Amino acid sequence: MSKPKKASSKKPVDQPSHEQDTRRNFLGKSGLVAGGLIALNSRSGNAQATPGHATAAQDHAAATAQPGEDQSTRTLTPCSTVRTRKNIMAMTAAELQAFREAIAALKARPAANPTSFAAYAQHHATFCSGPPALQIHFGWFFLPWHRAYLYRFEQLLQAVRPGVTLPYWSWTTTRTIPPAYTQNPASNTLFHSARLRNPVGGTAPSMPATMATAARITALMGMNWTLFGGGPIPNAGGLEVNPHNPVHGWVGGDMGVFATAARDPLFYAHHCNVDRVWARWQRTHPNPADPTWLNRRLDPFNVTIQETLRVESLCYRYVDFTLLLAMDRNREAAGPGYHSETIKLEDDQLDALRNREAPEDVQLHVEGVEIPKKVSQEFRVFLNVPNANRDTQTEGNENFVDSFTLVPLGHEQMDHEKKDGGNEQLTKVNIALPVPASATRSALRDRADLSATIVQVPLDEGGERAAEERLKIDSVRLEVVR
Ligand SMILES: [Cu+2]
Repeated sequence: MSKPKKASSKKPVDQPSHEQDTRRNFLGKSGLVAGGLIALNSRSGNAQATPGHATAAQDHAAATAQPGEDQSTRTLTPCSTVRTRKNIMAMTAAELQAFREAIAALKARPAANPTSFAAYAQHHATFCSGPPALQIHFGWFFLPWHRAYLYRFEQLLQAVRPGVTLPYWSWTTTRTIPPAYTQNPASNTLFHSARLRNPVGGTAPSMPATMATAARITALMGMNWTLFGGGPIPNAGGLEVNPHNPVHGWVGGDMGVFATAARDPLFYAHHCNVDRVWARWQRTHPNPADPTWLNRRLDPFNVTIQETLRVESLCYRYVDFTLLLAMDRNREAAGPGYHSETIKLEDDQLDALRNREAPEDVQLHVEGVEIPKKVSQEFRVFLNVPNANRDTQTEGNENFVDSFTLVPLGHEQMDHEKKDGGNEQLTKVNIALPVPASATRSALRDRADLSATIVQVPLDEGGERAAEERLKIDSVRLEVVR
């Protein structure tokens, strides 16, 4: 699936990095190890989470631990699975359900349990409204501290429901509290009554047009670190004061005061979007090189700022937006094939697709592809070639994305298995294809809309048997990460 951007520079997993060794020595010497810190990737940190539901990162940490090593002192281990955080508005019903179940499980734990929702919210209160020495707002600790805070929270959720990621609330495009957080108040664990802007009588209040605008985000992208991320306290950065602060204030209630903000589940979606804006800024700007900042430990997490700087090291990336390309399954022309409806793109979507930052930033997810029963079938994917057929050139055709082939299971030739197993056979698979930058550039050269065409080509020589086989595809999504 999706590979971390700099995966090739990743150190071998069984060799702890020099930085990690140095850090452990430092922590050991300074006596901080025993101080009850929360290790971001530790098993012990999750000791009270549901047993038997370790996250991929935890499994990985355990698998790569040296004998006798104290897991609680391990900080960030290379991760094997980089997951994507999505816009709450683009989550599937199943994803939303899993996320809600994980939140509900943390909420069900008593406050005395350090892995409970209540205890976790209290960390924010301590470091955001406690003594000045602990303060992490109003300056350059704000972004990395909250990144660590979200990451650890996401791990608690994943310990309950493996694979769950935090959704973000894109305030520039969703101008009300997202419905996932307000609908069915009585049974919705994401609903929080202590909010000023919950819908009243079915009407959801909208943010003032001056607040959290796309123009503000564009302005932030042009700022240097000091303007964007701030300096030593009390020099607050641009992202913190706008739009981070106004959204807190506008949602109001618990969100309107730092001491109570993290009691509202919406807090995490709000901060996830703040973190997304930072991650996007980082792709085109250098991080500050000041060692005072880089080496600063982010209490109560066992991690330095340096270790929070690459989101891929924390096993996530952001899906900036998703285009759902609805497939027409009944396309008859030129043999079996699938053509999507054409989607009109917004200006910022066009911009993102034309000015790619990394090759794997755009991925086409072809989901629920039926596995052929008779012969292997190749699927050739094109962008903005609505008339593509089996004769359409792929070589030298910039609008050609890629092809994939599915091979029949042949289980009808395995009578014995059918008899005793009675297991249901796998019938559908999901395929993720990186879309070459040349393909999006070429497809969008003179136009502002997009469609996908998938041509099905049987790989048997004569093609006689295959002609009968018309395979289904559930959906095609274009995910843009940045
Ligand atoms: Cu905040």
